[in-house]
Amino acid sequence: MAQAKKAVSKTSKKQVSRSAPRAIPKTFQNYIGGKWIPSESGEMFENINPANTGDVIGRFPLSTSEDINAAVNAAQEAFDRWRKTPAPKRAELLFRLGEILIRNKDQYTADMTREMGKVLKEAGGDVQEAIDCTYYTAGEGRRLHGYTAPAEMRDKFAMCVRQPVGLCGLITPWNFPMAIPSWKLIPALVCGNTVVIKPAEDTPLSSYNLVKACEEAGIPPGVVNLVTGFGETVGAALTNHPALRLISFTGSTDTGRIVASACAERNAICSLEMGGKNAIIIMDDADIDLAIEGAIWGAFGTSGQRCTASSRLVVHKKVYRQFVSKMVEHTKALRVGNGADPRVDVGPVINADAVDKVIGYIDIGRNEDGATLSCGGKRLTRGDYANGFFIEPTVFSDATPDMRISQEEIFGPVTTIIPANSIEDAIQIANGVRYGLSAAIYTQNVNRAFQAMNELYTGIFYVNASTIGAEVHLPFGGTKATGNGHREAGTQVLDIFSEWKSVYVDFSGKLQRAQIDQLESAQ
Ligand code: UN1
Repeated sequence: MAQAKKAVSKTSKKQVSRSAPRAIPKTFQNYIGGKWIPSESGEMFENINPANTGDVIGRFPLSTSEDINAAVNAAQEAFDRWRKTPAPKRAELLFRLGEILIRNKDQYTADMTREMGKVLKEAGGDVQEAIDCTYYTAGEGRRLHGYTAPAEMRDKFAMCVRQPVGLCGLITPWNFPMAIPSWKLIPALVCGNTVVIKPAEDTPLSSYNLVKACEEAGIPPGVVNLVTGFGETVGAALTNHPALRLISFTGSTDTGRIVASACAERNAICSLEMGGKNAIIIMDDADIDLAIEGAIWGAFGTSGQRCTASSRLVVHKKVYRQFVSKMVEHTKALRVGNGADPRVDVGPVINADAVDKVIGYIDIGRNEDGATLSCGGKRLTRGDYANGFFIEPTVFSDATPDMRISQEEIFGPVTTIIPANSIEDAIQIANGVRYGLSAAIYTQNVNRAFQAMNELYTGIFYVNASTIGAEVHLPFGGTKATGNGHREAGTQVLDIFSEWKSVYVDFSGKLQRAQIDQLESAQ
C-alpha cells in the first residue's frame, strides 16, 4: 500500500523545480466545525504535480496537533445530534452527496490526475468508485440490519442492533485519493459516527473536493472535519487522541504497526489496510494473450502503485519463455508520460522518495538478487520527463521466490516473473510471502481454478482476470501482514464502523434467570 511520507521540508515535498515558471497557487484551508479555517501554525505546504514539479496545484495547511484537537472537539460536539438523526435521513444527505460527485466527476478527475499522476481514465475510475461507494453504502441507511433471535425464556424477546462507535479518525493514502477516503467516510457517516480525515500529504486536493461536496450536500457542521498535514505530526496526533474511538488507516505495513500500537495503548478500535505482493498464476493451459493483457494492466496500471498490483507473475514452465517474451514486447510498447495526455498508458510515480525506492529495488533485483532485467529499469529524465517522476515499466524474469524483489512490496512499475513447475508449486510460491491481499489465476481448467481459489490465502481472488479491479459491494481487504482482520467495502465495512448492542426485553413480569431457569420454562 501507499508508503508513508518521510518528514520533508514544508515546501518541497515533491522537490519543486525552481527553474520552471510558477503561477500563484491557490490557498486551501482545513474544514473544522463547518468552517474553512487556516492552521493555527499559519504555515502551508505545497501540493505538486508529480508529472511536472513546476506545477504547484495549491498550498494546504501544515497543520499541528492543535488543529487536530479543534477538529476532534468539533466532531465531539456534532456527534450526539448526528447519531440521533435517523439513519435513513443521514443516508438522504449521502445520496445528495452522490449526485454532487457525479456532477463534478470531470473536474475531480482532472484534479486527481494533476495531483496524483494516474492517467485520466484511471482517475475517472477512482472518482467513480467513490460515487459507487456513496450510493451503495447510503442504501444501508434503510437497512443497517441487526437480527432477532429466540430467547431461551418464555415471554422474553432477544435482538441485536448496530450503534455507532463514536468519533473516528480516518488516515487515507495518496494512491486512491478519493475512492479510499470514501470507503471509510461513507460507512462511518451512515452508521452515525463523526469523523476527522487526515489525507495523504501528496494528494490533499481530492479529499478537499470530497469534503467540499459533503458541505454542499448539507452534512451538518462538525460531522466531517478535514485536517491536512504530515503523518509525523497530524497523523500521530490523530492516532493518539484519547477521544477518538476508532482509527481507520490505509498505508504501509510499517506505519500501520505504529498506528496499531498507539490504538492498543488506549483500547481504540483500529482497522488497517496495508501492503500486498500479489501474484497472478499463469497455467500452461491459459489463454496467454488474455493473461498478458491482465498482467500488463495489473502490473503497470496506476504505475504499479496499488496495494493490489500484480507484482509477481508465477508462470508454468511450459509456457514460461513464450510468456516472458510477450510480456517484454507489450511492456516496451507502453507509453509513459503525463497522465493528463490521453495517449499515455503509465503516469509518473508519486514523488522523489518513490523514485528512490523503486530504483533502489531495481538495483537490488539486478545486483543483489541476480534476476534477469528483461526490460525497463531506468528513471526517465530527458525532454518532457525532465520535471517529473517517471520510471520505465520494468520486468524482471528468471526470479526465484525468495529474492527480495519477489518478497517485498516495491509499489512502482516493476513486476517479477517466477517460473513454476506445477499448480501445487505455483500456489506455494504465491502463498509464500508475508502479505495476503489479492491473487489471480489464468487457466481454462475449472478444477485448477477452484483448487487455487481454495488454497490461495488472500482476501481477494480472481479467475481469468488480473489482481486489480475490486468492486465496492464486495468486501475488500487481506490476510496476514496486509491487514488486521477487517474488511472495507461490502456490508462487512459496517462491522468496522458500528458496534453491536444485544437487547433483551423480558415481558413476563417476573424474574427469569438465563442459563438457570431454562429447564423450568421448557415445561
Ligand atoms: C488498491 O489496490 O490500492 O481493486 C485499491 C482495485 C480498486 C481499488 C484498489 N478498485 O483495483
